[in-house]
Amino acid sequence: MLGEAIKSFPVRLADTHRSLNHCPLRPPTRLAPVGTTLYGIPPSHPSHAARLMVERKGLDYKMVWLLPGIHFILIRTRGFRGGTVPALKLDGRKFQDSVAISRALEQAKPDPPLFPADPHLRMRVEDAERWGEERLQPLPRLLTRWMAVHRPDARLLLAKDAGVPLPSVASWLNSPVARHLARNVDADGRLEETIADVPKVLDQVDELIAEGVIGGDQPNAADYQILTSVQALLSIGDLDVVTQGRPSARAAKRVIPAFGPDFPAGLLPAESLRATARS
Ligand SMILES: N[C@@H](CCC(=O)N[C@@H](CS)C(=O)NCC(=O)O)C(=O)O
Repeated sequence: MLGEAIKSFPVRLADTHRSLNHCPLRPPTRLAPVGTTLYGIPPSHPSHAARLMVERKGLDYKMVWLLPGIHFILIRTRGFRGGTVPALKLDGRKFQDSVAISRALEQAKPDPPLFPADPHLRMRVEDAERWGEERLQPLPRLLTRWMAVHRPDARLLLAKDAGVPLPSVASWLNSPVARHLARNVDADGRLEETIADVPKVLDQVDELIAEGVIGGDQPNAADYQILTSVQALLSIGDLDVVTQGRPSARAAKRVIPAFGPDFPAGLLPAESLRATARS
């Protein structure tokens, strides 16, 4: 029975996922006779970055939402070598990693562009995209994984948001996997420094907006990479004091108004938050 649920899961989830209904661009899933398939999981910010870029390109595509928690196994059964999402099949070729995906999309369909034509501006967008992937993207991932281990309520929110059958049971069964994913990013060891990093990194995003690298009328690859991560931080209520009211928060809400669960305040350790608010 569990096997049945898992087999039917991607289709059911793709059709019914609540948060994606907030997406102003298009319904999340359409039958696609052409060869573009994107794999992701609902709470994954880089999966949404890739989804928004595919949609920006106007490609006819199939979105497959995998079961979070075992997605790193499922994605390999789809022929990918690595265990991460987003993963894209594009005209018979496979791409993993959101930065590789933006380049592949640009090459396959140059219009509308994800990168500026001017070489200097293009370099700035490429650098910002890479910085977003390396420096900013890990922050909400680590915080969410820490909460998924230490706060059963957070695990339940994630299971409900993903639309899994019997979310209370699923979130309980998922705790060993949650611990495995948290260990992979050393969530316990790096929690404090990660919380302390949030305002510093958001200051840099605000600067990129002030300099016009991101936050313009026509979103580029760096907008999608960076602002989906900012939106993931905005969904963590404990961080409101350092995230809200910034240019980066406003820009993120324009690009992706919501995805994944909203984590209420009270889930992250109060002492670490106080230290960050003071600094
Ligand atoms: N930097 C990569 C990271 C992708 C990544 O780590 N994705 C997470 C979900 S947000 C994942 O699939 N993790 C599986 C794992 O760590 O085993 C990208 O931008 O695509």
